[in-house]
Amino acid sequence: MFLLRPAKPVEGPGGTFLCKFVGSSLLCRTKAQILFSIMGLMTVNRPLLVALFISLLVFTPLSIHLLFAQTQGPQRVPVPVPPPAKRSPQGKKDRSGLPPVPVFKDIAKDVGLTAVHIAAPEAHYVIDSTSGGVGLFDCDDDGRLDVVLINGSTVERFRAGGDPLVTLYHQEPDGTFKDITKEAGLTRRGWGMGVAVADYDNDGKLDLFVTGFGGSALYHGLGNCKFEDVTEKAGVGGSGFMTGAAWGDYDRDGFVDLFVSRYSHLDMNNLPQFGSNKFCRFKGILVQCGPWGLEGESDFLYHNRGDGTFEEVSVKAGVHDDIGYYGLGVMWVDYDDDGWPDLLVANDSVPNYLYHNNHNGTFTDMGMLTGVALSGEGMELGNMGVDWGDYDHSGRLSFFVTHFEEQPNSLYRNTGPHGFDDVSWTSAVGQPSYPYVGWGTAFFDMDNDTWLDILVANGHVYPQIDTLETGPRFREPLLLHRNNRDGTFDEVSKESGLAALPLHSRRGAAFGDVFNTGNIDVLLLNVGEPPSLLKNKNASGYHRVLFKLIGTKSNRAAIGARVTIRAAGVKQFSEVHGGASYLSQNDLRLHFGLGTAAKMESVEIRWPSGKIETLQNVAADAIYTIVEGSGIRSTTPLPPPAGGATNGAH
Ligand SMILES: [Ca+2]
Ligand SMILES: [Ca+2]
Ligand SMILES: [Ca+2]
Ligand SMILES: [Ca+2]
Repeated sequence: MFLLRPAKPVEGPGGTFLCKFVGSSLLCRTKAQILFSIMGLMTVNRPLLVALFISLLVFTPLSIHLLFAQTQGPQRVPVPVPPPAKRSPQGKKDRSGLPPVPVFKDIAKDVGLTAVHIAAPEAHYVIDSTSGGVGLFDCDDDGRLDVVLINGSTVERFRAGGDPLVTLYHQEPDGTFKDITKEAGLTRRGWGMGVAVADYDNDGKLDLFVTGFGGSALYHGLGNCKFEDVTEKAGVGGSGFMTGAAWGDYDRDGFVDLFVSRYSHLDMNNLPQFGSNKFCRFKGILVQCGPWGLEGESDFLYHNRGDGTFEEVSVKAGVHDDIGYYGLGVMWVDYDDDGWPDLLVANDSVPNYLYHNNHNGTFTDMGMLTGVALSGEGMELGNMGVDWGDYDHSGRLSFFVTHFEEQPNSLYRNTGPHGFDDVSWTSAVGQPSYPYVGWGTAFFDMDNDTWLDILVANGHVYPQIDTLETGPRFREPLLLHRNNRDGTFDEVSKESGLAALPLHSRRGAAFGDVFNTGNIDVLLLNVGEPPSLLKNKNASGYHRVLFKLIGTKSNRAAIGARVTIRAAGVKQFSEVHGGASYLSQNDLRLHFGLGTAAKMESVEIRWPSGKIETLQNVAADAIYTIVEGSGIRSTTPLPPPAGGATNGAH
């Protein structure tokens, strides 16, 4: 009764669960619980049954009314108005012990990153709103990060053959960027969405996967930023509305596998017409249709056979998504630290999947049981971009996900075996994000004080929103959450200069040390406009370190490797990821802020093969290349830390 969507069986430790959507909430019960409920009804006494019958008579019309209101409502699920912050503004703690907030400057134009993302200004279709991602990777192994941007397209242009999926920029020795897309061989056309980087054939040259509507592309790296299009040969071209992509060696055979999420079914010759039904209205104005009202699409898992070809195994692995959720950001992460990569799929406006790796080529969705599928209030939110990080020095990876307007971005604190707590409000990352549509994001230590901060790229999906007199705009500000070291964050975009930047409708965000300064910079996709490159001018004076990992027995790009460092008694760790944020690729090198510690007592690398290597007494302020089985192979010194803060960083 009152089911909005079909029941979905979920495997859990208590046996098969039956999950049903009732109204806007989702109820899960084991078969045993349901059986006990029925048995209880059968043995209950007569007056109780009469009372139950009367209750049903009274409440059923109300339920029908509520259900009717629900189906007639806006196409996104609203969440309750935010509760007041736990601490009053006057009660703001003294932050004078923290380093100065780093200043970020958009230098994209100055360094030659000028390619304009292609997008229809009116965005009449949902596909006009999802592109795209950006990436930072070193395509010629010269030690300087290069830049890949998704180009986008429009319905008209796509029908005429589409646009080259990406633009590739090489970073020159002087820190400027040169468009080398054509000579690189990245010429496939279509409608690009996202990027993810790995070395799928372990030949020492990074390979680039690009998702797109109607067809994705696998570019095999030939070295020196040249690529060969091997999409057909590899069998990973896919179909439909592909969005997120992430590389991870889920069966630990030394070859990275590939997961691709898909959004909704769209027929390019029969697109749902702008404003044509109840799912194409927002706050009283006509907008693009979707995702509600659109049929969703399943997802793909490509197992790497090790011979340059892949087999699509999503059904037998249990990650097929036959219910057809609207998939966006995806990430492999070992959230329970058992040495096997698990998979997070962010689904727009419906529950997230958290697929736990069963160590045998199959997965079990633990999203509901761990608490990351829905908000803490049990609401389905518009999930977009994702990241994982140990923001509270607990030794566990917590989960951050960006959300649609009038929903908080969510921080799920990993409590270990008992799952995750939604701490969005109490950590104060939820309140400032509530008005905005969030996309690209990451945990990163912007000031090198050892505590992970968070940046969020925002931008609305409906350009028509600008016709409303009040409320959100299509172009939205960035958010920068500074870690207060007590489980809370302060939003410091004003102090950092980000609030003064021109507004854009942003999507993907990639994080990395673009100029080898020891500070993490941020590359952003701006819909219909050139990108932004936010140079981090951090002047905390704190030490830091970067690790570039090279697998030998493990996959060569060391995707899934975990580095744990101890410096001045503080333990930090991070994993290498092939795809994260919103459809984007971060610097594969792992960066750690070290505060006032000039050396690390220990550096432990857990390689995807399971091999653990430990180094002792490693100096700060360098980029180390570490090869599996042979320790540090090369050391590139970083410049001395800029600035002179001497406050205790721990
Ligand atoms: Ca390079
Ligand atoms: Ca390769
Ligand atoms: Ca594999
Ligand atoms: Ca920090």
